[in-house]
Amino acid sequence: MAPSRRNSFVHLSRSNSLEFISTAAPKLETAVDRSVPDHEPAEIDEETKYFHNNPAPSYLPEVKKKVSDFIQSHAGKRPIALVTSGGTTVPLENNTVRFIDNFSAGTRGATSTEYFIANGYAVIFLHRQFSLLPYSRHYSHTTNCFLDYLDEAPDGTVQISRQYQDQIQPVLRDYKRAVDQNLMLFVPFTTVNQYLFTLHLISLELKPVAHSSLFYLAAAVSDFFLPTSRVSEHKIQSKGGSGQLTVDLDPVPKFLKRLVEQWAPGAMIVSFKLETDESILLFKARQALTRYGHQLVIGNLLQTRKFEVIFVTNDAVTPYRISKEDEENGKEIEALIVPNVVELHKKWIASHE
Ligand code: PAZ
Repeated sequence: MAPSRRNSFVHLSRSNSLEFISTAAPKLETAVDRSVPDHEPAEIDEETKYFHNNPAPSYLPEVKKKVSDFIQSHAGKRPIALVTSGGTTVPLENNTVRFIDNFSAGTRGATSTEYFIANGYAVIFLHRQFSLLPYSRHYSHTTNCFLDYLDEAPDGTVQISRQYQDQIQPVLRDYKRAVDQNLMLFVPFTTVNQYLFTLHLISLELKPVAHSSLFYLAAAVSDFFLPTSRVSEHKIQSKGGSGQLTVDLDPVPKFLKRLVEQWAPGAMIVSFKLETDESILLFKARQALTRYGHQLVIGNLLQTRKFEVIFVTNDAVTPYRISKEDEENGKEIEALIVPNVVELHKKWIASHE
């Protein structure tokens, strides 16, 4: 019997998604382990110390299997991009009621993923759970409620309104093609800890396809975190203390150097640098390039990130812009960013052949 439309949709979207893993839920079964040491001997570097002192997400083996199968199915056939997207949380409690978050909606990552797929890539989409997703992002914004696109026919069937058919059809086609050809794998995270462990794992899995892999690190990752040993097990109480909440956060170790040198040697690595003060953006982008030794930093300002970015490489600084009017008419800056990254990646691959 042919599967019902509903079932086939559920099957299609779930087969290449790890969304069933709930990264947003607190880990109820574990209390804080106070025996976890806070400090290691001085000779252990910060990154190693981080992975030693903070717990790996329990679902990582499932992620490893899915990622490994995905990479194997594309290796040698097409380049693979790891796109990171959305903001990370820093939980203040183990049974998490409160957390620190940031503004990122995942627009850059979700949009770029569509352009990478259009440019012949397979994409591992490491994203903040419930942030924007490729293709469905067109209809998940609050000003674009998907219900507005639907009508009820006289016989009770629900259908896409005639006036929106032309708008939805190309997005639907691209989405179905991406799903049918298994071109994207969705891997979720919520906390900065989940992000770091998962990024590490995926980087190691990509090692065999090093030069044809591209890291496009657009996620807004917290610079600070609360080590597991200091996370309160239960909801922090407002009564009984001083009435004030003071939180001491540690700096998140700078993993990019480790990524470039050890986790993913040979891969082309693109990081993003976000600032709010235009006068320091170029300096900070150049500093990141020198400090971490990778290939490209894409600088953007919070205020103008949808209209302009700068590409900073060892040889050049190149701005890419669209006008505000273009943006309002549906043009996307990622339509400039991604093909230019792809060109650089082609040169990178050629130079390593
Ligand atoms: O997710 P979004 O589209 O709202 O924002 C994208 C962005 C500004 C987070 C991204 O372009 C970026 O700069 N990411 C890196 C941020 C940083 O760690 O500096």
